[in-house]
Amino acid sequence: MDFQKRHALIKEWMREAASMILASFQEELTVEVKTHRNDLVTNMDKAIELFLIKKIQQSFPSERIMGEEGFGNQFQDLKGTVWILDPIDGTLNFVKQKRNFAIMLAVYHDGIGQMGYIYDVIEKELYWGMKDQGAFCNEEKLPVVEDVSLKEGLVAINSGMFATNRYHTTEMGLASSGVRMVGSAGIETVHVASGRLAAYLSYSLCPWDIAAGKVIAEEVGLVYKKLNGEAVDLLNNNGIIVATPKAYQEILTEYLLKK
Ligand code: 2AM
Ligand code: CA
Repeated sequence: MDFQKRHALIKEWMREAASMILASFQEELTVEVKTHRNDLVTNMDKAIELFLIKKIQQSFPSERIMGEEGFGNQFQDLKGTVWILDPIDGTLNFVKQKRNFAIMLAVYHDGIGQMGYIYDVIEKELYWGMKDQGAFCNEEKLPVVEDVSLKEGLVAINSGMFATNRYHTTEMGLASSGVRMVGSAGIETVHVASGRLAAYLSYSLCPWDIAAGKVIAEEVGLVYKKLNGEAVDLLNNNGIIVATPKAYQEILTEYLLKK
């Protein structure tokens, strides 16, 4: 795989997509409800997905694309090179806050993450990682994370999961330094990768919420697993934990697997 050629193209596409999103703030958004009142899609989610798919197809016509809004291919397996994209991660934040959302794109080969990109559009921070080559924020290399314990670190948890105390998340939050919630799997994952959080947990994330963050997280020494400790499955929804190795072990055995 020609990583450098792909990297240059992806960076250009992400910046162009970000400009489209920023320009859209001057216009009225069209917002539709998907599965429930907090699961939204806007005209911009669709426009960005179509834009990225067109760019990928122009440069890599034989490669398959998995996209949240359904303009890509359908998948029964992850054989070959597969692009996984979420045009706007944190759509609810995009609509209500105009911040705390990200564009996410990943390249997998035979089910293994090769490249992951998460662009925090408002902060102008492009987080990216390449298999065995490290992770970066813009041009700056992210160090391997310090292996902090739960007690020593802040944790981010999906708000529904925390509010209903699923998987003993209340006790887990109390055992940590504190709980933080953003509402974008991508942004919360890059905060773990940058050492600002010890862990992020969410139930029911889709493959495109996971794909890019997993590459970046693993490049800085984080653990990225399902809530039962198994490997994530990018053909289905997963409850996930991304954490330092120490915090992961503690959270898994003392909270997630507790009856
Ligand atoms: P999205 O904005 O791309 O839908 C919010 O806690 C996080 O969970 C976001 O990253 C959001 O991604 C993701 N998520 C996954 N499935 C969701 C759903 N059905 N409703 C709302 N958010 C969802
Ligand atoms: Ca999305």
